[in-house]
Amino acid sequence: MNRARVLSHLLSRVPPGTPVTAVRAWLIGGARGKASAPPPPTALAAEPFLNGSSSNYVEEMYNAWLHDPKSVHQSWDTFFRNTSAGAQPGEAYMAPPSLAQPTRHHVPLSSIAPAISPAVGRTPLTDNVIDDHLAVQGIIRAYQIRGHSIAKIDPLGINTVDSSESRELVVRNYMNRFNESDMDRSFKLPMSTFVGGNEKTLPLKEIIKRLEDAYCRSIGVEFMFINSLEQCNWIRQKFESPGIMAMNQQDKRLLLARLTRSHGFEAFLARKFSSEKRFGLEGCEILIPAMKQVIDRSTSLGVESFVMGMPHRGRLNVLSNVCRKPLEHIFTQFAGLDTGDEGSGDVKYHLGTYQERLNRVTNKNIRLAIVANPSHLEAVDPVVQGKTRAEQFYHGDSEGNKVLSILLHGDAAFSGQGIVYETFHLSELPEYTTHGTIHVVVNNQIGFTTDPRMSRSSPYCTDVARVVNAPIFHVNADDPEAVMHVCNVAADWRHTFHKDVVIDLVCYRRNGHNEVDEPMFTQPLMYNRIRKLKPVIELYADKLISEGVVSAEETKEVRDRYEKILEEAFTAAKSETRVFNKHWIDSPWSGFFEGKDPLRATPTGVHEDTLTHICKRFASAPPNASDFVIHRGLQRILSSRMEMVKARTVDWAMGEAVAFGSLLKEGVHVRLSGQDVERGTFSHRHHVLHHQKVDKSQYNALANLYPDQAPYTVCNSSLSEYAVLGFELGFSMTNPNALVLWEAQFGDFNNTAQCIIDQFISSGQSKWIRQTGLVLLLPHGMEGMGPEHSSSRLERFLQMTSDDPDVLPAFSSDFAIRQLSDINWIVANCSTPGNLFHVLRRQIALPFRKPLIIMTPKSLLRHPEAKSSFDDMVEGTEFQRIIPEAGPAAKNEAGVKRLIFCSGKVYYDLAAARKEAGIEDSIAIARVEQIAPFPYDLIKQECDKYPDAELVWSQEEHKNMGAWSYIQPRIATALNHERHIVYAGRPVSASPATGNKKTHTREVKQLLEDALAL
Ligand SMILES: Cc1ncc(C[n+]2csc(CCOP(=O)(O)OP(=O)(O)O)c2C)c(N)n1
Ligand SMILES: [Mg+2]
Repeated sequence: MNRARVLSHLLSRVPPGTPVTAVRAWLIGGARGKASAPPPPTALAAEPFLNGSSSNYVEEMYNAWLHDPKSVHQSWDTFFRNTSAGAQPGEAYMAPPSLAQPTRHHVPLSSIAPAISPAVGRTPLTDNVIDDHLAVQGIIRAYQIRGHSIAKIDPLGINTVDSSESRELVVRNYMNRFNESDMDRSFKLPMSTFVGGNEKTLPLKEIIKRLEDAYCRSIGVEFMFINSLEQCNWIRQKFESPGIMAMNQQDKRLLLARLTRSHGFEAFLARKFSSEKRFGLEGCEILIPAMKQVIDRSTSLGVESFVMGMPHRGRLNVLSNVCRKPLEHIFTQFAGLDTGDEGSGDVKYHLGTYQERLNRVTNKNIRLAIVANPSHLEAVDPVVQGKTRAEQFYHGDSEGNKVLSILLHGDAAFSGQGIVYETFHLSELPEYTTHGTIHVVVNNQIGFTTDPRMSRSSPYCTDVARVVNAPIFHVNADDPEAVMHVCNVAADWRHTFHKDVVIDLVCYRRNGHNEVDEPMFTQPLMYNRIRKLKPVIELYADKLISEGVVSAEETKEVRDRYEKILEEAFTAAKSETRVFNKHWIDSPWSGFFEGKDPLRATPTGVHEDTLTHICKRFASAPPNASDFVIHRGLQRILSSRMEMVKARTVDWAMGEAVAFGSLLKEGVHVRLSGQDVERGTFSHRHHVLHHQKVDKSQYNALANLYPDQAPYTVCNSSLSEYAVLGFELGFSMTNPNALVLWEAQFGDFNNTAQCIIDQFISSGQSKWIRQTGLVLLLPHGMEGMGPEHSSSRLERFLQMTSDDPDVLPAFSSDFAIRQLSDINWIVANCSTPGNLFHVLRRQIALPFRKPLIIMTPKSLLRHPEAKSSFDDMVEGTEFQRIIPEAGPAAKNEAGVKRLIFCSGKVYYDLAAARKEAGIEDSIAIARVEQIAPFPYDLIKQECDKYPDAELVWSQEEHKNMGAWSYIQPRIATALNHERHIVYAGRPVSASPATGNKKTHTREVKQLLEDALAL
C-alpha cells in the first residue's frame, strides 16, 4: 500500500478539528526510522500530531483499548500495539485491512505481516519497512543477476571497470532508498539468499559486504538465466555461504606445487627451444592446476575416464602435467627426428594421447585421453563428445557417472566458431548427451592479433553456453584459490545435475600468439600492461609466504626438484633417434589387431535362415502386442516386405536392414544417426514404428531380433551436419566392433561438415594412425530435383582418395584387401541392395577399419529392378567390386562394339534404353560398384573380355563432376595406355544440376543417346 493511501486512510480517521498539516508532516517526515531508543508505551504524546483536541480523542481511545483492545477500530488497535512495542514516532500507524478485493499486484499488508514481523523485531510494520525489505531483496537479486559485471575478473583490468555506472547497473535504484544510517539496520534475509549462513537477519552493511564477496571479487557468476529454481539455489549456496571459499593449508601447498610445474614447464621449453613454436601457457598457468582440480574432484565423485579436447594453447603442458605423458616423448618432438613407424604425423601441438595412471589425490586409477585434432579450432568438440558418449555406452554408464568430457577453448574460437553452438545443442539430446561437459575457456582476451571488441558481438566470449542453461563461472586467473573454488563447483555441478558448465579463466597472453610473434605490433597498450604484471606463480608464492603457509626455501625446493626432472628427461630425450606416431594415439584398440591376419577378411554372406528371420521380423508388427496400432500406410509397407520375404528378395531398405540385423546377431553394435534417419528422408526405412493411439509408444524391429543380440541404435539427430558427423566419428573411435553410420538428408549437405571430412576422416589415419570404420550414407543422383538435392560431390571424395592413378598395384590373390588396407577411405556407389548388404558387412569383416563413403540412391529405393535375391547374400557370396555384364552381350564377347562402364543408378537408365534400342548383344554395360580403391584387376578383366569394344564411361553428373576425372587416368593405367576410354554424359557445368525439369529430361535423353549411339 502506498503512502498516499495511508494518508487518506488516516485523514479519514482523524477527528474533525485536527490540523491536517500536522498529520501530513507526521506521515511524510516520520517515514524514515530514526536510530533512537523506542518510545515507552506512555510516550504516545510524542507523536507529533497528538496535540490539542486530537490528543484528547486519542487518549480516550487508548484507555478504551487498554480495557479491551477489540473495543476500538482495528487501525487504532494496531497503532497502540505498535506503539507499545516501541515503534518510533510516526511509525505506529498501520492502515486497516481493506474490505475490497486486492487487485492482482496488490498484496495486503496483513497477508505478509507474519512473515516479516519476526525479522524486523521491534520495528513496526509500515509500508516503508516493507518497501525497505523489498529493496534489500532487490539488491540481493541484482547482485545475483548482475554482480558478475562488476566482478574483478580481469587481471589486466581492461574490462572490469568498477565505474559508478556499472555499479549502478548492479544495484540499480534499490540503494537510493537508503542512506548511511540505514547501513546498520537489520533486515530479514529472503529465502533466495544464503549469505546469512545460520543468521536469519543481517545488517544491511553486512548483507552488501557478503554479496560483494560472493559476486564481485575474483569470480563473476552468471546463472540467473537458468530456468530451474533448484539449480539457481544450488549455485547461490555454492558462492554465497559464508566461508565457502576457504582453503586449507595442504590444498594451498598442492596448488602452489602445481603452479610451479605449470610455470616451470613453459620456462624450461622457452630456454631450451627458444625459437620453436609451442603456443605456451604463459599468462594462464593456472590452467594446469584448474584441470587437475576438476579431475581430482570428479575422480572423488566416481569418474574413471576423462576424454578431453583442446586447442593449441598450453597443449604440451597439459599433456605433460595433466596427462603425465612422458617428458621424453614431448622433448623428442622438438628434435626433428625421423618417424619410426607408419603415418605422416602431425605437428606436436595437435597430437593426441591416451594415458592410464593413478590419481594421487584420490588413489584411484583413471584414464585420460586427449583427442588429436587439426588446426581447425573447435572442430574436435563433437568428436570428443561422440567418443565420450561411446565410452559411456559401452561401459553401461547410462548417467555419465564414470566417463566425463572436458573441452578446452580459446576465447576467440569459443565465440567465433559455429560448431561450438552445434555441439552445445547435442548436449541434452537422449542419444547424444554425454551427461554434462565441463568447458574451460583460456580467455586471454585476444585471438591471434584481434581484440574481443572486433571479434564478437556478445558481452562475454562464453555467451553461447547460455542457450543450454549452462552456468558460467568467470574467474580471475591471477587468483588461484578462486579458480580452485570454481573448479570444485563445476565438478560438483556436473555430478549433481549432469549438465554442461563453463569455467571462463580470464587471463592474458604474456607472449605473442606464438613465441616468435611480436604482440606490440598490434596490442601495444595491452602488452605494456602485461609486462608490468608478475607471473601468477610469484603472486601466489608471495601470498602463501606472507600467510606463513610455506617458506621461501620450500618454494625454491619445489621449483628445483621439478627443474631436475625436466633436465633428466631432456638428457634422456637426446639419446632418442626416432619419434613414434604410435606414442600419440588417442584411442588404442587393445586386442583388436592382435592375433589377426592383417590381410584376411571374414566372409560376409550369411545363412539363409538368418536372412529369413531378420526379414520376417522387419516385415512384422510388434509380436505379442496386438493392441499396437500401426498406420495403414505402414501396414501396406509391412505387407509388401512380407511378400518380398516369400519371394526371397530384398529391396534397398531390406538389404540395409538385413545387413544391420545380421551384424547385431553377431554381437556388433549398430548405430545409425542423422537427420530423420528413423523413418528415412525418402520414407523407405521405417525402423521405428509409432503407435497411432499412444504417444511415445514405439517399436523397433531390429532392436528385437534375438534375445542375445547387440543393441541397435537409430536416432534422428539435430539439424546439424558438422557436429553430428563429428560426433559419430568420435563414437566410431571407441569400439572397432561397432558399425557406426551417419546419413545426410541429401548428400549435398555433407559439405557443411567438410572440416570433419577433410581434416579427420580422409586424413585421420595418416596423421594420427587412428582408424575408423565410420560409414557415410550420402543420397546422390540426378533426378530432376534441382541443383541442391542431386550431388553428394562424389568428385571431392574421389579427389581426396590416396591411391596413385599412375601406379598399377601388383595383381595377387590378396589384391583387393591389400588395396583396402593401403587406401585412406573407400568410396562406393552400389546399384543393388545385395551389394549394399555386403559392403556394409565388410566394414566389420575387415581386419582393420576404413571409412566408407557410399553414394546412396533415391529413386532406386523403390525401383522394381533394384532388388536382390537371397541368393546374392547367402553364405559363399560376397561384395562385388564391379558387376560385369551378364546379359546377351556377355555371350557375344567378340561381337560387342561398345563396353560402357558406369556406376550407380544410371545403370538402370542405360540398360532400359539399350533394351528399347534392341542392342543388348552389341553393347555391354559393367557397373563399377567400388570406385575407390579402383578395381584395376576386374576392370582389366572386363576390358580384356571385349577386345574390340570401344570403351565408354557414362555418368549422370556433369563432366567436371562425378567419377570421370578419377576413372579416366586409372583405366588408362589398368590398360597400360593401350586402349582409351571416352566420356558420354552431361557437359561441364558450374552448378551440379539444372533446376528446370524440362532441361533435366532433355539432358537425360542426350546422355543416353551419346552413351548408346554406335
Ligand atoms: C577454424 C580456424 N580458423 C582460423 C584459425 C587460425 N588461428 C589459429 S589460432 C587463432 C586465434 C585463436 O584465438 P583464441 O581462440 O582466443 O585462442 P588463443 O590463441 O588466444 O589461445 C586463429 C585465428 C584456426 N586455427 N582455426
Ligand atoms: Mg585468445
